[in-house]
Amino acid sequence: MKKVAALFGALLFVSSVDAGSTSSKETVIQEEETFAIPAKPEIVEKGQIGEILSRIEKAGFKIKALKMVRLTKEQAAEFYREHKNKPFFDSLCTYMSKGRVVVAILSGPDAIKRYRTLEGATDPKKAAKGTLRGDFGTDREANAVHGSDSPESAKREIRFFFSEFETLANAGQKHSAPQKNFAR
Ligand code: IDP
Ligand code: MG
Repeated sequence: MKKVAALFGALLFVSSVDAGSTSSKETVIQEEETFAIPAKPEIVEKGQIGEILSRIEKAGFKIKALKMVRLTKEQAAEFYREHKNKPFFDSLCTYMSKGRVVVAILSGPDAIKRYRTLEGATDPKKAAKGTLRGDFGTDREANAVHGSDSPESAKREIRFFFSEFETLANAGQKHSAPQKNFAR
């Protein structure tokens, strides 16, 4: 009986090592930050900011920073500079500067890819139901939301909109204070 118990114990040990190594493989998924525009101008206008933020939180993202801004057309052009040779560029910049937008930093495991999935396809008509663009988008241009497409874009886009103070990088420090150019 002792032998059986010892064998059983050994098996448990092996399986717990296995389980441990499997779960350590699973936890390789990186905690990361992404930049999002959870409300493009038409969403702010329609009063759907809260509904979209709620979907984002329910999907497991943490909102690390959040604010509302109004872009100039030039700022919109700089933000979307990768598209400057596209036929829709001028119209896109006019649209993105026609009203206020909500910008945010989101975090979570694999946040960049997972938020793009939550967004859905660029064209709301092709986006699946249950995605943000599928449920809130109007057309290919007014498609409700934006999300960074790579770690490099996320870094650039976060820096484009948020100062170091606003990213709360200094949260918890005893003497944290707004940086001098906070009101920019
Ligand atoms: P994405 O936002 O899904 O990454 P991009 O191709 O990077 O799509 O385009 C940036 C934004 O430009 C889109 O979110 C949308 O607002 C707008 N856009 C993209 N394609 C078109 C188009 O064919 N016509 C008009 N606007 C477009
Ligand atoms: Mg894009």
